[in-house]
Amino acid sequence: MMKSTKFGLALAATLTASLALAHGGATGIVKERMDGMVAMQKAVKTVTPIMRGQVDYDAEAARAFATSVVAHSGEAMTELFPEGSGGKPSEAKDQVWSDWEGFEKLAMDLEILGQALFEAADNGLSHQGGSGGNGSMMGGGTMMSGQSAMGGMMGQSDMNMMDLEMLVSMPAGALFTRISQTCSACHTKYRAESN
Ligand code: HEC
Ligand SMILES: [Cu+2]
Repeated sequence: MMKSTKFGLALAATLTASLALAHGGATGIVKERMDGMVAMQKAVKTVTPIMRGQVDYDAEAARAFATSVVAHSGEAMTELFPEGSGGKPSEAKDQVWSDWEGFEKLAMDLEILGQALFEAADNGLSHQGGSGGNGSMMGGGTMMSGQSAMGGMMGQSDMNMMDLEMLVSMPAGALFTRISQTCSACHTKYRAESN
């Protein structure tokens, strides 16, 4: 209907305006990488209730999320961080370039985890919980124990942890957790605290 279309347009305009503000007037490649990050953040928000077991598990939605992560990570991410592109309005720390290897590693890890989640979407939220809504409590528990078993003794981004074959056997919920941790790990090290 006309009314809802108008409302939708107004809402879109408001969102665009607030995003432009949040980007601090960034243009070009800096805006491009911010847009990519924001796209991933939106995808995280969309899929979070599914990954927390608050709504029924949805493999299609998990794959859509994974696709967004893959599209904005790896080389697609690092190529948007050319040397000299720091400084206002960017929130990227100088460490991005002084520790390029570490930064690149996390971007690549994210891509691998996204690919793994795409493949593992049919594994369900947790192996025990299956894909039913009833498994949500169990799913949470399994995710936690899976986490400590997998990540327990390892450093924050261990090369051995990025074995794609091993990753695709993990429950989707555990991979989602790993993805979120990779976002945070990179932001902690390479992104200045916002606002
Ligand atoms: C390899 C490092 C790295 C990874 C991994 C990473 N980010 Fe970022 N992210 C950054 C950096 C650096 C910035 C600051 C960019 C700038 O301001 O130039 C940023 C900025 C952002 C922003 C703010 C964008 C804006 O409008 O200014 C959001 C939101 C964000 N990231 C979300 C995510 C999400 C969600 C993930 C995981 C799915 C993720 N990021 C993974 C490095 C990373
Ligand atoms: Cu921004």
